[in-house]
Amino acid sequence: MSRTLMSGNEAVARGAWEAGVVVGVGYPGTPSTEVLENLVGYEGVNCQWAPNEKVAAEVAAGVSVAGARVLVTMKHVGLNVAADPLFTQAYAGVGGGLVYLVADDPSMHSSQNEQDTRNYAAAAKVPILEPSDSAEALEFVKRAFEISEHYDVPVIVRTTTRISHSKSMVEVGEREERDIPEYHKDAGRFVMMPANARVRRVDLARRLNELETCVESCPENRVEMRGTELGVITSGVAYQYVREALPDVSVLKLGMTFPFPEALVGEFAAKVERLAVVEELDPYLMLRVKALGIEVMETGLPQIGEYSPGLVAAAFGAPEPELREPITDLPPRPPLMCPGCPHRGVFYALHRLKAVVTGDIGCYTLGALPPLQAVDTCICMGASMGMAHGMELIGSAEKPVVAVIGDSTFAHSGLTGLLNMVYNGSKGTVMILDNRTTAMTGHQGNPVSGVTLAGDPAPAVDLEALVRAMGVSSVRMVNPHDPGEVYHVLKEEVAAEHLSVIVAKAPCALLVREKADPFAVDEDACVKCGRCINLGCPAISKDPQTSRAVIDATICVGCGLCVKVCKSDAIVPSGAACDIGGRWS
Ligand SMILES: Cc1ncc(C[n+]2csc(CCOP(=O)(O)OP(=O)(O)O)c2C)c(N)n1
Repeated sequence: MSRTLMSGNEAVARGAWEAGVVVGVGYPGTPSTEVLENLVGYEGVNCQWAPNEKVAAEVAAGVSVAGARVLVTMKHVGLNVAADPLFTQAYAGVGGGLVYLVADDPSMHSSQNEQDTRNYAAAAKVPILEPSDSAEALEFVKRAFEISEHYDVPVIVRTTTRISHSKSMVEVGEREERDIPEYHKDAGRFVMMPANARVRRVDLARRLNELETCVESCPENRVEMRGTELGVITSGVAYQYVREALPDVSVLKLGMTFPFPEALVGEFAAKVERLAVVEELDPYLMLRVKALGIEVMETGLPQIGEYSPGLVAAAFGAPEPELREPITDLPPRPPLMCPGCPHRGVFYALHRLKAVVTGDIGCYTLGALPPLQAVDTCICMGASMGMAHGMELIGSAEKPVVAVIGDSTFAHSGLTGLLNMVYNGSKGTVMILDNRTTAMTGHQGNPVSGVTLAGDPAPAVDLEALVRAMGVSSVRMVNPHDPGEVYHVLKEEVAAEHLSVIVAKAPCALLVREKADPFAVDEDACVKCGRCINLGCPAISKDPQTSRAVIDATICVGCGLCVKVCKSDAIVPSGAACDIGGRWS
């Protein structure tokens, strides 16, 4: 045993490895992504990105049925995609331990919504563990495998952004090497047709009954008695905030929150004069405590967004804990497409086309921001094509409708949306922005880019051939760094009476290891038209004195997009090769 500093994500990976996990599988999504990126570094674990969370959960189901321990990872919205296998796997049960690591994102630091995964655990009838720091992340993952195998059920470990990304001390141990038993067919358990499912549904109730006994005395649920005036029931990172803000109150710290430990809660409530619940997101614990007929004091704590020690202290009229003052004079850094981003030229063309753009999720969602403001919708991964088709059905949009989707998102959940357009005779236009990577979450490989999680080459799907095979007759390839070409192809395709797919292929600017010489503005030639500024490139700004464009040579990567949109040939090579710290070689 030795002690070391780890983030929650690193600790989850370590816990899985120590538990003898043989396979780790998932789909990237902040704040969960680094779990598999760390697990892949351990000996004896095969780690893979799947095209989406449902496939990942099904791969995990296969590993488990084959008798080995498996970890499947995703962010909270990923569980919407993987919910189908999870709900029925709960009936079927497991072979080797099956643990879902699901990372919630209160305050939506990098997500399109806030979801509380505890509701899923209750709905799917599977136990859920909520670690409060990295040490518990490691321990709870190991426990989750034991619980999974002992109670024959998948187990969810729920983290939140602060747990996933904060570092704290953990005790690391050795790996438990486990034999994989010989496979025996058990169709009664694993073929969930109605006759078998009815039997397993009843059996799941039995397993849950046993788990209900377990939660009352398991070490993950503990009472910390200090005084009797106030008691707080809490879980996850909220426990840390309570300890910091209210160091003298008694706490019922719940590590396993489904099934809900009714007797333990009743006993704790009986010991204190006033009882409060402190939990981020939904009133999951609160409703269950109230359902027991126990009075819970009003704190006024919100059910939206992240908490902090200060917020918890204020809710109880306690002094604000002393924290290091936040640095307030940092320059604002709004999210922007990078200099040289291949998506920029596409959105410049779409803006010019005045199209209604049904967008999707990825770096290209930033095309919604000023100055391009070229995206009309973004709901969830894969929605762009279904929404474009829906708008086409109503036919009220005076402008052309174009669906825009990234390569990773297309592989994740775009294929069925396109198939629907083919099947239902759409005459719409779809753009696939193939930047050869899953850029938004940090450059993970995917089936289009053809790189595995371990960094090995994999077959890269031929998008053009795939789309043609799906029945799309008009498939065009364009260079996204040439907005003129993109615009003209788009114009032709939106006017045509057929479904078309336009693939814009160029690598993410951060994958390009060569930086061309930066450009500069020829002051005499600049007519102050603002066309280059309207690209929204971080390297280009307007000189407040002269109103002319200026290019910051330390940021410009020499992609030349601004040269292409300038009508007065005022953007010229600066001749100043510059060193920006070795990112580009
Ligand atoms: C269901 C779901 N899973 C994962 C995510 C996290 N996520 C957001 S965008 C994205 C993929 C972006 O890749 P791509 O479509 O290739 O676009 P790029 O960022 O490369 O432009 C992922 C994994 C999510 N928002 N929703």
